[in-house]
Amino acid sequence: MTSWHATDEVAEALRDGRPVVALESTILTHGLAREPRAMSAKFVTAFPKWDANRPANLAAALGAEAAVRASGAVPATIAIIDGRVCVGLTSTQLEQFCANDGASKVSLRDLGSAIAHQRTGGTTVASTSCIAAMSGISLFATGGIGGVHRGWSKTLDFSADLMAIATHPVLVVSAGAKILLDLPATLEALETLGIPTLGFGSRFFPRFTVSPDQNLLLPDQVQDAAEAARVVAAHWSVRPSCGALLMQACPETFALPAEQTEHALETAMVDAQALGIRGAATTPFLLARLASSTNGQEVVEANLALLFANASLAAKVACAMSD
Ligand code: PSU
Ligand code: MN
Repeated sequence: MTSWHATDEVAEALRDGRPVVALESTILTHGLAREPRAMSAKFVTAFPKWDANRPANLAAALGAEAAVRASGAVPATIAIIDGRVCVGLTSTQLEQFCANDGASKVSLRDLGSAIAHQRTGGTTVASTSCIAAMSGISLFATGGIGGVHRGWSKTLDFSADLMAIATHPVLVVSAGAKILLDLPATLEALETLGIPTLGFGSRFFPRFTVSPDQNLLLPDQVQDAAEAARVVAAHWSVRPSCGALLMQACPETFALPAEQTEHALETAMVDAQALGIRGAATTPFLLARLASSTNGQEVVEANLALLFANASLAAKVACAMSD
């Protein structure tokens, strides 16, 4: 029997029909450092509660949860701990999870193995969407979703995130798709899969830490959380098992220009090929390279700023949906 565990706070909120927002955990196991990280004055001014004494991944998890709460919803960080599906983590669990350097990346295909073998792992957008949907949580905030990788016509590498969103009734709030992907192909795949993709206050396709591409247009946009809730409710009235996407650009003061990032990505992709990095290891490898490039500090700060903004927006939509 698979063991599921929701914290009391999450279980009670779900039982009472109060707004809940799921958060993923691969960003904690395979994205951010397990050491404390000093932030720029600009970042500290924007996020005065950032705890520079804690490991960066833990501070990020706490920051995302705080952003959800500040906007009126209950956060549910999702992870697999010793084979247990955890929906919401206590502060002790979160601390131990963020310190665990043996945690694996658990995407859809890995869920059953991780549970049966009692592993600990961070859930991707794909597996978090699945667990959120099974738990009755319909809002989920992340940084950037996975999508169609560059060179996909040879590798066939497109993220399980796409199929998972297409087959689970969850609204995923992100800053678009990760910049390392083939973004026009990702947009095509979203259309093929029938996933509604709404821009928040803009139709330009957001590019994660990089400012949006003004040549890539999303099919529709909404102006506020209430409108997003209405569109998604209408979508679920006709397609009750298909997820949807709400995308907002990285907060302007933290967004990076594309050129610099593209340059860092090109070298990173050459290195990935030389080192034989493939499959599930690709995204963590390329993102780690960006985070340690010359403007790595800005990359990390943009990543966090957009994560907190998405957590807050998801909470607002969750509140609008439960009204
Ligand atoms: N953030 C990171 N590193 C990651 C991811 C996010 O800093 O690896 C994860 C997300 O959870 C996303 C996944 O769902 O990468 C996509 O990976 P893939 O392309 O292998 O499906
Ligand atoms: Mn892949």
